[in-house]
Amino acid sequence: MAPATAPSVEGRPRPARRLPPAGEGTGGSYPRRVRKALVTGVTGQDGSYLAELLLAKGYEVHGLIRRASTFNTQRLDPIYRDPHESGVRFLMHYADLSDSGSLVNLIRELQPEEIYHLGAQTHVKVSFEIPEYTADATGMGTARMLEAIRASGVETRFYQASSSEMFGSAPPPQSESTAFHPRSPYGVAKVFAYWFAVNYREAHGLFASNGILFNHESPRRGETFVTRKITRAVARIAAGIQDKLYLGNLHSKRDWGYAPEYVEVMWQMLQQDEPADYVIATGEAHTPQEFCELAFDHAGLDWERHVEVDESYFRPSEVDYLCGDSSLAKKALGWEPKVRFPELVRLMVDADVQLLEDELAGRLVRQDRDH
Ligand code: NAP
Ligand code: F7E
Repeated sequence: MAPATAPSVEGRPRPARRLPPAGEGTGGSYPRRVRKALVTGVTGQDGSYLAELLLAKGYEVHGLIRRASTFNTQRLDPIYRDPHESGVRFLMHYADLSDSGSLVNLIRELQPEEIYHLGAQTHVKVSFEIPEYTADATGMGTARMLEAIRASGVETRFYQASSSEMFGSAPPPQSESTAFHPRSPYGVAKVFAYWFAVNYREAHGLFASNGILFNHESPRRGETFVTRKITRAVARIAAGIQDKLYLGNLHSKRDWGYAPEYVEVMWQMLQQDEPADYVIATGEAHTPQEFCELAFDHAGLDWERHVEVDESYFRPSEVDYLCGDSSLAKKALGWEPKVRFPELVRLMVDADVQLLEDELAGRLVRQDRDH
């Protein structure tokens, strides 16, 4: 990609810079050395699964983490190895999406072939309470990452974690050609970031792809998103240590997929000959109420006896109906979802029941992670 000082050609998009064809792991002509990837948001749900995937493919994986007053690396336990050991291929680095200098320094130092930009303030309801911070971390964070790539002059490929929240009130099915109408500060910030990535592709020839991912869940989903909030509550209610679950709008529709399958397609997007934008979805929509029905039923419980609506969880403006059309991803990448809604609900309930059992039995002692 062109360094920040290179002149641009007005009105004439530069062709995307080509990297050598990307082969699996260590085989093929590319790379001559182990491929390096930088993952922002590595401590999050997707970042942790993606780091595992990239390690399995032979990459050296570098995760950007931010300073927190408590350990925030639990999801990385399966892949963490003490950096003092030899042959460690997963390393974490302190930086922050609000700190441009830290991003430039990190990218310049690492020279990664691929950057997966997943870091963001991701909670839609919370984005109404902290709109300015959300715009900064989720929107400007992407602008800073892109400028850091330019400033460092590193040749790399860039994945932008775009979201179905950008479609907002646009009617389903939503595809790559659907016009955005975001309904939250988070959605607005993601639209800004989406266009930043497109612009750096068109203006500077960066290999930048947007994955427009619909909701995807897993046992590692943040505890305040509706699916995980439900499955954790089901486990606690089944164990007799909680009685009520308070939720907001039970009637919105979401297209819920399984996170490990969604990180696989992020990687696929960066292995293409040309950068492009893809919708990733199951094509099926369900409501939080349906999620409750299945989840409670799987644990032998009646959801209506335990769930109550608390309007404080309602959003000032809701996204009513998201259901994606991912036929382009199927055609161009051969990607299709495998885990469907009932299986997703069951596997999340089972995982939270097991987690609670482990917690109650005192089996979850963690090793400190100081890097
Ligand atoms: P997540 O679990 O909430 O993780 C967000 C990550 O961003 C965490 O690692 C968090 O670090 C990090 N982060 C937040 N603010 C930061 C900052 N200022 N500097 C550095 N890092 C920061 O999110 P996710 O579900 O894995 O989603 C990954 C990406 O995909 C996000 O960009 C999200 O908006 C997007 N997306 C998600 C979905 C979905 O359904 N999951 C759908 C579409 C798009 P801490 O651990 O320290 O908080
Ligand atoms: O809400 C309703 C809520 O917070 C889903 C993020 O990953 O996906 C996620 O955003 C629905 C909404 O996810 C509660 O009103 C009811 O209609 O689990 P959620 P989200 O807002 O769809 C998109 C694609 C992203 O990109 C985001 O980063 O469930 N709902 N009761 C509730 N939601 C929550 N959180 N809590 C409730 O008690």
